[in-house]
Amino acid sequence: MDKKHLVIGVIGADVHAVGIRILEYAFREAGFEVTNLGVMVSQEEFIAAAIETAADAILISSLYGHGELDVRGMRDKADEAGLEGILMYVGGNIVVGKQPFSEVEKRFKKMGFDRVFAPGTPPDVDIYYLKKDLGILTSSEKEAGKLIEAQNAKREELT
Ligand code: B12
Repeated sequence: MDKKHLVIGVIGADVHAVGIRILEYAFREAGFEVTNLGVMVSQEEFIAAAIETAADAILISSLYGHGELDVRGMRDKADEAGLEGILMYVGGNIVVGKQPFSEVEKRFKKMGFDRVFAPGTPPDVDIYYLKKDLGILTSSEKEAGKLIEAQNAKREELT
């Protein structure tokens, strides 16, 4: 099967560089092709890279608290650029300070994100949902996923 292609990066004026490198490594190890745009990436750069690589998903990271402003309008811009329906995730410390995750998730989903990941979500959880959403889970991964979904729900409750 063709490898699925991901475009990843840290949006805005955010310089937190560690998490995105870990995600790049983990996604490659899991069999994805990855274009890591690094830090301080604009919406336009995510979109241009997704078009250039015919990406299957765009994964946006934000740590410094300005995520909500930085991603505003991203879904509309992607649609206008011809990326209608592309899978779009956001994760990290995406809002200022501590806020109930369920409310944060609701706000970002309303902005067009397919999934929203709570701070510190481990890569195996991201990889499970990516494979699930892209329809490439094996039957054993589906089985193992039941535990991941249960643990993830519990972790999000505590966030
Ligand atoms: C190191 C660090 C810095 C370093 C960054 C160095 C570098 N070049 O990387 C420096 C000192 C530069 C820095 C600066 C700032 N920082 Co800082 N920083 C941190 C710190 C301590 C660790 C971040 C880190 O590397 N974590 C380790 C990695 C592995 O974890 P991660 O980034 O969370 O990523 C993982 C997951 O979250 C997840 N993930 C992340 N993104 C995504 C996206 C998707 C789609 C998915 C699926 C998963 C996912 O996967 C990753 C891998 O497991 C955190 C606190 C903390 N403990 O998290 C604060 C923290 C992120 N920083 C914070 C702040 C406020 C700042 C500053 C604004 C401070 C200031 N006033 O100047 C500046 C911002 C500068 C800028 N323009 O970006 C706050 C953000 C608070 C908020 N969101 O409300 C934090 C949370 C500290 C705090 N508790 O207040 N910081």
